[in-house]
Amino acid sequence: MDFGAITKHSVLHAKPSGLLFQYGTAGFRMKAEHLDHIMFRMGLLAVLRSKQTKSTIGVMVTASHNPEEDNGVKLVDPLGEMLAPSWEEYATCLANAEEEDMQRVLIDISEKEAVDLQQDAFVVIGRDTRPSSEKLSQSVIDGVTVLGGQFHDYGLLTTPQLHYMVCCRNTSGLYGMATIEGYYQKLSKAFVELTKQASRSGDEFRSLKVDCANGIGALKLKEMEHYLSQGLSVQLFNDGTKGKLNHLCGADFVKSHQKPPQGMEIKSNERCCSFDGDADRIVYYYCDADGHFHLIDGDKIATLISSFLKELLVEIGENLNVGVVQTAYANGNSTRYLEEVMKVPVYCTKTGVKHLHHKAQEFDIGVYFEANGHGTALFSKAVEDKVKQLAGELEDKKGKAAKILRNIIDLFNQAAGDAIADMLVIEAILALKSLTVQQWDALYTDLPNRQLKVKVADRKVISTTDAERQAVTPPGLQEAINDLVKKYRLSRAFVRPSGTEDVIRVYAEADSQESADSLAHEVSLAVFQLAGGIGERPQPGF
Ligand code: 16G
Ligand code: MG
Repeated sequence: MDFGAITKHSVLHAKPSGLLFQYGTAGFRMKAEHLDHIMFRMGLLAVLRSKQTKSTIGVMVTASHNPEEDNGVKLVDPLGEMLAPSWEEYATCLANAEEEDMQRVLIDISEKEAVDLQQDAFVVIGRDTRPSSEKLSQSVIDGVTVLGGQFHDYGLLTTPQLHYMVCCRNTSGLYGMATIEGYYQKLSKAFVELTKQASRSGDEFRSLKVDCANGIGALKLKEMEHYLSQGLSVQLFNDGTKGKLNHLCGADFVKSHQKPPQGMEIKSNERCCSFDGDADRIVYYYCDADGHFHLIDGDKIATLISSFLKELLVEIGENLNVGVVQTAYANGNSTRYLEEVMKVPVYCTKTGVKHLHHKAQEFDIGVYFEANGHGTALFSKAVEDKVKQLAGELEDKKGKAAKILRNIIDLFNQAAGDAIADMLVIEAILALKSLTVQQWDALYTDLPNRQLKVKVADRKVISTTDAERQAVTPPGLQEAINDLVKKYRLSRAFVRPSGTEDVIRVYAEADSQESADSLAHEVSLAVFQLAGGIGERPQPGF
């Protein structure tokens, strides 16, 4: 390492004083103006990680659904996964190091991880459409080059597209071509083949309205549109030409406000979906003939996908298992439907894609979704091999099911949850099963629920267990929650410190909206009293 050069460049990316930085569930995320030094240092870290794994590493500059003024960065590991936990700690350490400690921290990481500094390094970089993203990605490049790494800057990409590129580059092209055309071709080929097998036709089924959150998803869907022409016609809204990124639109807005985005006109029973700002989340919705809004969130997406995959496996007749992974936020009725009606085993993990992803790898087919719309399906090597063999050999029903499954496997971006890939899978399944959006929605009815935030002096005073469903500390809080839950029917509630905001999150569900609202409020009061609430006491009403 040329420490003279590192220092020379590092002082040009000075760390602001008085701030603490933490590599959280979604990497670093904050006001864009505080991020320059972090970008430079993540460039350095990506080079070390690349040398250590002898693989290409990705760096994505985005703050997803956060406001336009924010930005963020996360590293992508060799197979397109999230960064390994021990390296998250190095990232935090490096981000907080004072200028004079940089050398020591870099040597420390290299020694602990036995990094061969002579090894070549390659880093690929992507960014979203935020005004600050271009300059910040230049700072990443500065960090990469000063440590002698090679790089390829893909420029504007969705987060899942960058994961895809990393995965392609580290699997010698087996996963696909590491270009944007390669991505479009892989997905659209699988999609078009699937829709050819669908019996139904007509515009009603082919057209979909997409709210792009005024983000990168709009640019990429526009580029992709003509590849899909035979199977799907998308109408884009909030495409970034007028509105502000994530403002009153996008998947996060629609899910948390349970209402349609601004800037989209919805006629009754039209099928609509929303992406978030970096296109790794998707939710569907429609308005019925009475104008009522119906949200189809990640839980219902998981239900549609896992039921369909299970049917295919039954056709194929192999002894392969399907499992669904959710978090505590999954609606109780979705879990009940999956377990009791679909007879699919369901597992619950902590919030955050990496936890779900990890658990889903345990199954032949692991479908994971957070209620907020992050998710995908993972397929074991055994499934891929079996399906390829059957699809090539057989022309009967079993062969047909295998062909469908082979295309579904190609269509999912298994490197990461991907709004574009998920959308195409969903559209293909609806077409193949001749399901309308209303029929899909009617699989089960969501239990009314409410999410609230409570501000406390130190959110670390709340610790949880059982996949965040039980509070361990502070003493007495879980008992208080248990007593409150008993007052309502079909009720459930839990609290957890947020990983992305300085708040405690409260979730409650019950048999009616009034009960869910009231339970959420009572639990918020318990948190406020027992966990050191600050500011105004939580008030009833929303
Ligand atoms: C991050 C996570 C998301 C999770 C959310 C929870 C990734 C890529 N993103 O956005 O999965 O749902 O955090 O936020 O892992 P919270 O901790 O503030 O509730
Ligand atoms: Mg996102």
